[in-house]
Amino acid sequence: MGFSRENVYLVIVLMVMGMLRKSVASVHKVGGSAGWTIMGNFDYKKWTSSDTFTTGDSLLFVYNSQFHNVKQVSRLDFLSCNATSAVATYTSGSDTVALTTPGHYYFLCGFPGHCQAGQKLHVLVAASPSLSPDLSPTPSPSTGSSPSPATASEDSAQNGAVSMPLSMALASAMSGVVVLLVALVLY
Ligand SMILES: [Cu+2]
Repeated sequence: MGFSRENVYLVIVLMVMGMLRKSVASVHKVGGSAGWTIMGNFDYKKWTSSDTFTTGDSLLFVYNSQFHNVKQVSRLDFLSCNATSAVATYTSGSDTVALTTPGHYYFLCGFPGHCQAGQKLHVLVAASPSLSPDLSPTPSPSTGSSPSPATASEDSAQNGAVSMPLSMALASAMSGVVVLLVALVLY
């Protein structure tokens, strides 16, 4: 007698919302309205801690490319603010970095003194439960020491492949909705 129909409804709505939320990839604008900057001693650690990052999400760095850039670096280079052996470099001023694999991502600004002034970002990316775990990691644009013409086509091919598991995740969420609706009718 403890369960009213309204309660069951509420639980189902919350469950469906939870499933849909997880299957939608989000774009995180780094620094929010402040962007990627050294102005105002922006606390990127604080910004990161107020958000969650899962595979399939992406980071958007927005900045004035005359004064800043984005370099993805190793943990040690992040700690020592060493920008000379970056894994990937972005300079457009509006750069999207896809978070394709779970784990730690480290970024800093390569302009002298900027990392030391706090323009550095560490993001821990969790595996998305609704994305298939064997989704092959997409290399970032500047990865690889010898860029070849083949890299570009390879990238675009893999970007196309990313949308497949995402739509599959949506489909599985939708089938979950159907199952729940059937359960509701039976109840
Ligand atoms: Cu900078």
